[in-house]
Amino acid sequence: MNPEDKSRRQVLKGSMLAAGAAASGWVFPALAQGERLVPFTDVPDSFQWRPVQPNTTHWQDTRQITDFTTDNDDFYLVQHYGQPEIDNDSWRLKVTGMVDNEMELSLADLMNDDSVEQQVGFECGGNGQRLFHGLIGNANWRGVPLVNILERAGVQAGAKEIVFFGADIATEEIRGREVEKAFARSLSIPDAMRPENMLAFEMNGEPLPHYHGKPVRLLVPGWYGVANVKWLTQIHVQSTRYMGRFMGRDYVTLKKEEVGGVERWVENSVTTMNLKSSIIRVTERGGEYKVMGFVLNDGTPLQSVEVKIDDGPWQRAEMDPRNTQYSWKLFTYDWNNPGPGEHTLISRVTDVNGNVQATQEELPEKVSYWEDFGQFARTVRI
Ligand SMILES: Nc1nc2c(c(=O)[nH]1)N[C@H]1C(S)=C(S)[C@@H](COP(=O)(O)O)O[C@H]1N2
Ligand SMILES: [Mo]
Repeated sequence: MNPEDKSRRQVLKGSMLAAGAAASGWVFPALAQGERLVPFTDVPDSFQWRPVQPNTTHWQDTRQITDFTTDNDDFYLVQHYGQPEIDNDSWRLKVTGMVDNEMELSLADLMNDDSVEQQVGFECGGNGQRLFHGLIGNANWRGVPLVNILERAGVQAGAKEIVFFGADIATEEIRGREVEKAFARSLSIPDAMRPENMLAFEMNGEPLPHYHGKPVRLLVPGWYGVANVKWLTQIHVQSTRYMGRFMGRDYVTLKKEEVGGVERWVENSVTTMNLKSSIIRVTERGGEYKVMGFVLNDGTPLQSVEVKIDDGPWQRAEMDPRNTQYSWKLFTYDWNNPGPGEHTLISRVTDVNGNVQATQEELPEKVSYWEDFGQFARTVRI
């Protein structure tokens, strides 16, 4: 899709939404009539959203987020081994390893099973301030709870991990040897058995699109996107740790931490999403300003989101009533009578356990861009 198509569609979407929003009294986040986007002065003119193109990464221009649910075409894309073509009729999902009943399921088998629907939003573990957090999306998914399949297969005593393999395979050079490897991620048995995990075959009411892992992907709500294996073809239960690239080498954060009172450099595979908020949009209408943003976390209920303008006090933002436990959580803040000139806006989220989103200074010393969740100061000129 080219940018012109996108903006035309966005206008249509915006006007339809504005009508719905007016009826419900909730005005996030469509551009209503007479409303305009206030440009951020921290976004360089050269910054561009990355359009959807085969086999490439796509990120959203977060200033353009105009709906609670991300369109399938707008939802960010990341894939490390390209986007394999899969024929739905011949596709099978194998369940193998330490199970009482090995299984081979067709798409019809899964679709005829008891399915559930769930709003799930997530970001790439490599998302961050450098992309204005554009590797993000929120959708309504339908699929079968993973636990139902695992219970039917009967996970045996002594099993430790479940490995989820995609159909996408590439040549990796490991220890000087070229070998064929499939994209894969693993979960411990307790993590895999969480009732919210699902094998999704529908995204926003449509069959799961090719780019997003047709015909079936894993969804691990509350986790970074890398856990959500696309083009899923095999679920394997084993008694040892899975050590592939995306568990052991990539998507591994290196940070300095206290380990039982000893300062050490610690490496961790990215798992649950860190508590994070960011301002993404400021709009003005008739002299009234609205600041908008999102929250992502591991699903722990939130206590508050607050916004601070320049050196002012932290002030509570309003949460979108459509937010659910594993969706992204949108918020707005009414900014009354800003004076002319440049202003700094920042948000922070607090969960019910009292965890507060860290400032940049509070974050541990870290190498690489994985897990970028500190408070993010934005600037606008009025
Ligand atoms: N099979 C497969 N699944 C995959 C990947 C991949 O490269 N291959 N990338 C992962 C990563 S790193 C992310 S962030 C999400 C992105 O999902 P999306 O493209 O549907 O947004 O898919 C995950 N699932
Ligand atoms: Mo990712």
